[in-house]
Amino acid sequence: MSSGHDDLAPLRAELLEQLGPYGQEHLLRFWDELSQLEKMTLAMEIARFDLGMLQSLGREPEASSNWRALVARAEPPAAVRLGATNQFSPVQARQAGETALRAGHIGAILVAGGQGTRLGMDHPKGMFPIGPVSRSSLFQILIEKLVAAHRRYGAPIPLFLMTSPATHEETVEFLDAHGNFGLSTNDLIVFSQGTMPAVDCETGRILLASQARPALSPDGHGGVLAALVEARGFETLRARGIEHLYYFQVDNPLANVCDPEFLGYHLLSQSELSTLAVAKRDPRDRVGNIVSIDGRLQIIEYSEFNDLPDELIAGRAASGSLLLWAGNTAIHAFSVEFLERMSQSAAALPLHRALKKVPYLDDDHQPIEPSSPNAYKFERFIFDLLPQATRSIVVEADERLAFAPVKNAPGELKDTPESVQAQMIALHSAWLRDAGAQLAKNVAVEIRPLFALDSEELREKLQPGLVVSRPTYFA
Ligand code: UD2
Repeated sequence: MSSGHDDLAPLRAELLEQLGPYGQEHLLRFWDELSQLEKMTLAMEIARFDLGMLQSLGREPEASSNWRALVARAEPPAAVRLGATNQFSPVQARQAGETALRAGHIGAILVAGGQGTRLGMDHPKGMFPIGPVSRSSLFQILIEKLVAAHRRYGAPIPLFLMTSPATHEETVEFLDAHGNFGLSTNDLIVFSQGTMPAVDCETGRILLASQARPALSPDGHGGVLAALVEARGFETLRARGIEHLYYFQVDNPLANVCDPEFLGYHLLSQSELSTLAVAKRDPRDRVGNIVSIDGRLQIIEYSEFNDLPDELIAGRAASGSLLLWAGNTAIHAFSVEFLERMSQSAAALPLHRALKKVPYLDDDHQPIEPSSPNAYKFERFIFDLLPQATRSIVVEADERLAFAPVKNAPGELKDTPESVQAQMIALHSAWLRDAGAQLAKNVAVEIRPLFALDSEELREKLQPGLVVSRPTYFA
């Protein structure tokens, strides 16, 4: 219980002055029940809010009409297409990428701050045991790919791993408990992104998660820019001579981390922001759409694209493939110089508003679990940097070799742990067959990145005539 005298009364008065003009005084509704520490923490959170921006964002009309006009002007992006004759060959690209890796000019960013709610997991998604035979976590598989690349190219590849307040502590403990999966402490920088408050979609009032805490959620993977600045990431990158970054998401165990061919196309094209794309099968696949508008690359998110009519998004070429074909794998390559330049321009990343279900405490202290979307969450998307890049390219990948994100809980239609594990087994079975092994039908196999990063390396390590008849983890 609080004492009769509140020696933080001046602070309360000051906060009320800030909150009053925006109708957010309710945030102090439970002030008298809070401890001193809770009052100070709440005051610090409130001080970080841009109340004017939140008010205008909350009042904006639904922007669907803009998206319709925008997509009407969208054209397929120029791209390094599979099977086509491109300006540079895959061999040239791979060599350029390997040279940069050997020179120690490459770093990596892994974004792992999302709350992974769709997967139905209340731990950081990176801890999910996706390995079909080993049950290795996403963190283990992805970090071991990086360690294997470090060994292959002989130069450290520092990993900037972005968490959020929702995932930070558990992530650090998990990595510590597993010796950072072989990554040296000097090559692992774990840093947390910022948060944004959720606002009631009717009233624009900031929601309270508890008597002392506003409802906060991670500010989108675009938050990586401000978070890198906060963590003095650009000083570290400069000190280590890192010139380009391979950027990937924690949910895709098929990512070829620091793939020299993709990096090579990025380097040879002198691109500032490169994106790995997969050919969409269906116009409404839940991936961002990489398009060209007025000669500039842009990604239109599936949440803003998929509700548009077929005549805008489902057009097909004579070959039958989608005109707007390029699905965003969320794997990028950035020049550090570009990223740092963007980190200094506040306008670089607009806030996207999403209508979500957000639990909150109502004015009578009652915790409310909304049954329908009740609040706006605000996120920044890193790919909104695309139109600002002087040069940016798209490189097409074969989905079977590079893209299998685990998004949804078991039993859903796609992007589930089972469907991802099936894709992992299919890929590693192909590697084993290429290396001369014979596999029993539907046998589960898994190749640890530290054993082999690709089928060429596997071929060097396998004894000829191997027969695989039961679930096997090659480690
Ligand atoms: C993302 C892309 C989509 C497509 C798809 C491919 C966005 C908005 N959409 O869809 O275009 O490329 O992935 O798999 O990116 N994350 C953070 N901090 C945050 C929010 C997300 O680190 O505040 C991370 C999260 O841990 C995950 C990734 O970003 O690794 C994607 O997050 P998401 O689940 O919000 O995006 P998704 O899967 O809807």
